[in-house]
Amino acid sequence: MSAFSRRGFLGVLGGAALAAAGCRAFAETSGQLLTSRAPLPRPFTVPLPIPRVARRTAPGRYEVTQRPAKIAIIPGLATEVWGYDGTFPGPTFDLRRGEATTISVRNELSVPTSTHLHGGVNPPDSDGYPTDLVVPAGHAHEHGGHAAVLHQGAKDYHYPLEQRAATLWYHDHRMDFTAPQVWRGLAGFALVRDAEEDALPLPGGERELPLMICDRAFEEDGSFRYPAHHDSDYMEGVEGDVILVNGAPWPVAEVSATRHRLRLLNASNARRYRLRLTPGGHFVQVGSDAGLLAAPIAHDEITIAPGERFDVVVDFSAYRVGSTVTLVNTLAGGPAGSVMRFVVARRARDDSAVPRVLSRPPERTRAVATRTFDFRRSESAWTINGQPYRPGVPLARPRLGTSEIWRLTSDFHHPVHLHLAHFQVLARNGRAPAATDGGWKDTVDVRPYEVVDVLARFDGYRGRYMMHCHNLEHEDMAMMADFDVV
Ligand SMILES: [Cu+2]
Repeated sequence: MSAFSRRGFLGVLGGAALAAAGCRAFAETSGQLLTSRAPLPRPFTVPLPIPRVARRTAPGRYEVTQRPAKIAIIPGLATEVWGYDGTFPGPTFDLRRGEATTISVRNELSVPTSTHLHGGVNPPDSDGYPTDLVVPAGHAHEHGGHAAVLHQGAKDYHYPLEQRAATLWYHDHRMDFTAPQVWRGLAGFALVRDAEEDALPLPGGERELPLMICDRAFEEDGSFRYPAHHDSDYMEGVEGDVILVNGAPWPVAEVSATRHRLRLLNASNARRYRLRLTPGGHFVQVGSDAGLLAAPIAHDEITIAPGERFDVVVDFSAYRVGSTVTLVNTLAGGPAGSVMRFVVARRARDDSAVPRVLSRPPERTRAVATRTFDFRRSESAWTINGQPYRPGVPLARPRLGTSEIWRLTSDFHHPVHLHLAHFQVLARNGRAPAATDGGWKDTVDVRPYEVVDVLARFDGYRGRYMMHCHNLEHEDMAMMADFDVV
């Protein structure tokens, strides 16, 4: 147990909770708990919402408006969200490989924004760089001394989509304010499909469920609760006590006794989850962050860190009709120990299957360089290689079309995310990676005092990109670095 996690649990939880949850969970605490002042809703009573699918406004073009809206999250209370089209999650963009797409983002909030398509292989000026800002029309905005690019009112983000089918997501990425702005609702799914995936008999249609998992805390009046900016008590990160799936607290979904494809996304600011099915069962993983695996992998449990995605199939025919299957989080005791519930409502015909061969992912290529990046706390910031974020000062200059080994070391839980580059996990502490590390990824769960080697491929575009910790409070407290693809 690290000094930080020990301090975290002493600060938050008493002995009774310790006894209830067991010691192991606390060793993996990755943020500070912020409790709700509103009464917590009863779990498994709100139906699982499925985010609306965005409609094109012209061939290859979407328009979305970031705006505040009052919505019902906790039954009986209204919550103001900052949402893409006023919804939380934002609309799902259902996209296809090779179909270049422009998403025009209009900002009708009171603050600047930058939208990052997480997992996207995009030109640098559409990547959602933290000082490449869309400012509300009519607001002049200078960003605290950092040279910023300002777009008045709206910006067109261009996505070539020359990439494999994958579960991507988009979210705000504004310098210093990503954590509070995502907490208020600025996040949604973007699914990329392709012919390779279409040819598979995986469950689809109503049996394909995107599940955005995140935690929030609520004030008595239903508004989101969040600490004051850069409150040092929450330097480790903010965890809420209400678990939301697609914006609903501990929802319930009726399913037929058939296979379902669950696209699991951890969109939390800081919370990690260890997901299991109760009363038992397994997840058959078919895809990772950046696309389909070569072959399926069965897991009894999946640890998912902020930013990560797991594309899994669960076969509900393994349960009796009328029974319930609960998705639980074994890293938390109390309310955050539950995520959502499935009710196996009826038998139904099932033509789906999980084939033994899923895809032909790109091969690894030999690394031309090895670099080390150390993720560590300083007095007042979270740093990479001893440096708090300096926009425009790259820590690495990989060459386009090459692969490099990036060795990630850490003092705490740091889910490390690379923009542009997809990678494979080669080793953890010099040993084989975890069963859940398979496939091409863009985010990796680096744990306290761990050394994680990844092989990253720098394909796509030259220009300025970044790596950062996807604990959003760490990110806002400077745990980011530029790299230039040359
Ligand atoms: Cu971190």
